[in-house]
Amino acid sequence: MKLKNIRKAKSVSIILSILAIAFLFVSCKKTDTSKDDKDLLLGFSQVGSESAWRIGNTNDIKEKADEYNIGLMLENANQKQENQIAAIRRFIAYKVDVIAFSPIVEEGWENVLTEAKEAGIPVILVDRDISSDQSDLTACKIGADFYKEGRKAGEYLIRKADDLKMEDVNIVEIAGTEDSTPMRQRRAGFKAAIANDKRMHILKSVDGDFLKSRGAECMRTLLEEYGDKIDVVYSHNDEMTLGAIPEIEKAGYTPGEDIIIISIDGGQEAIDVLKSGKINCIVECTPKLGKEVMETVIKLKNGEEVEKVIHPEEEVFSDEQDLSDIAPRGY
Ligand code: GZL
Repeated sequence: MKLKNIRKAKSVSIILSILAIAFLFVSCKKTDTSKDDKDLLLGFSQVGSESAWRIGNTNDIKEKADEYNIGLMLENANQKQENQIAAIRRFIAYKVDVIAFSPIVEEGWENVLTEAKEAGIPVILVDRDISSDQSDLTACKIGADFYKEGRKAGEYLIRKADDLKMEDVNIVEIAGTEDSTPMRQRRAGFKAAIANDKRMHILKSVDGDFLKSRGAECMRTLLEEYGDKIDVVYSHNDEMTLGAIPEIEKAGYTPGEDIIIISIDGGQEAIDVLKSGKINCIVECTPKLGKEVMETVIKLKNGEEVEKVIHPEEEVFSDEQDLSDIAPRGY
């Protein structure tokens, strides 16, 4: 009896190991084939997943890579520049056809981009930018005109102040990641737009790092320091705005009425809050850059000229218009 059981147990374990090897082969093959049957391979280093905007951008890049039949090695840097640099080095070692990345900050890329240039791999900047003295190391930049976004926010505020016949406008700014292109240019554009309006006073600017949790912290601190002196919150992205709004309510103020709220990005969650009246203005910053990226990858590999800067069209959504016809945002 015992011998028969042993024989039976042996044949079961042989069958299981054959199945395990077969599974391994299929799964590895599938992964390898997913890159092998593509004409081109793009290495993309993404900043992180800090916002609905960022997640929407990643999804769009993946979707369009599929649509254009371009192989994609996508690495998430989790908000660390050193992770982006390491990823770019891996792409170089892997001899991808094109490298694309969204630089978390503007400085510190010269060495790794020089390595990419020496390896003959073109680099596309997506969304954010690097400091101008390094721009000869990249093929082009595809992304928003952040300075224009800042100006649009300032121009809206001037119209709103006129509409409310405000004599003094005290503003607090919750800024994005220190030294990032959107933070620097959204601040500069906003300040330029209000520079000649004597009613406008920026009481304080704090760094919210584009994060919801930091947006809440910043708003709490600003309310403790300035309380009912605050007329306007200018926030560099929806995540920080969505973190700030509950803090405004906890302090006993009505966002959108007692305090004017101006935000940037235009993700679905923030648009819904805009429609509820708790945000007054959202300057759109579209994350849907994948189509332009993939078309540029193909042009670069075909040796075609590409424009040095490609800006997408972007709108402003505010309480000046009918908000009911805003199409679903998709991020
Ligand atoms: C803007 C992008 C910013 C978004 C934020 O193009 O770099 O980074 O505005 C995101 O939501 O964190």
